[in-house]
Amino acid sequence: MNKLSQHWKKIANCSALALAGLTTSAFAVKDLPGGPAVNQLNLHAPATKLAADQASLHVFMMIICLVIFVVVFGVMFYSILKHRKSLGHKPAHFHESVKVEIAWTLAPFIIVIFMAIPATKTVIAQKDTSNADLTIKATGHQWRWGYDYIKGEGEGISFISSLDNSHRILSNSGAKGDMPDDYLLKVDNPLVVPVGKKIRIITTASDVIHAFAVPSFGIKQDAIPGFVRDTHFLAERTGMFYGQCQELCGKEHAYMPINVQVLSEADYSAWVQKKKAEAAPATAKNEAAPAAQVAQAPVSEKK
Ligand SMILES: [Cu+2]
Repeated sequence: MNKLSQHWKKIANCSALALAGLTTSAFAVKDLPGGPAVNQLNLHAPATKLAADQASLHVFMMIICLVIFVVVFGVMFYSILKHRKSLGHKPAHFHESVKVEIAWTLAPFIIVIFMAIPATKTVIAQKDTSNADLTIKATGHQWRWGYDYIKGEGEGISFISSLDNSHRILSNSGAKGDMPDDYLLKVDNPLVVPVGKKIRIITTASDVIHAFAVPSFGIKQDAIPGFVRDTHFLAERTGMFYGQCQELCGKEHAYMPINVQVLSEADYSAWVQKKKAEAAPATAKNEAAPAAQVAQAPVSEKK
């Protein structure tokens, strides 16, 4: 008896330690606004009307599923218990009840229509990329994103966005110790866009299929080599928002995050001016001395 209680004590201690380990590791990282939260079970907090619509559709569908679940299983278990043989219940002998058949055909049909109307509205809104204020091409490369501003304020800006190198070093060393909240989501050059403007993102890829996705904006679009697809968003608040490539694209798939910085209109204009000023002297220099450009070309990534 004593041995047994000691044994249980040991098990209890071990579980307490494991639980403590879990909770401390969970609390070491905090929620990331615009990105994932600790112990998050639901969708990301929406930053666009589309994402908010998707979230309410999700809740709406779940409620319908729950009601159907409760009604169907309620009727089933009630019938099994109330009409069991041990109570002396005699089975009914009837076939082909037209009324019942019409009811069980019509009921799901009405439910499906009831679900399809709001869902179709949202799907159509997701696909409507017309009248964008700003068009940006996002090109998936193994394993980074290239952004080209092709229409609207900032036209001509183009840069590559890669995972922040310090995060790669953290990952290589086993991701131990205090981890940043934006672990593996921080990039060197975020995609910068203005708030309250319709941004059209054209996706394509240079090598394999990638996917451009930002959960807070409710967008996810495959980037396919040789093809052009598009999606759009209109951010309703400023801040940093995070996504990841969502199509398995090779060994570094986990290391090509998408980081979107939404700025106020004035800050965005200032950013555009800064980018243009940075590009101007560089272009002038390159035109003057093409050889220098070759010498300054970045060293290609080690394989
Ligand atoms: Cu990818």
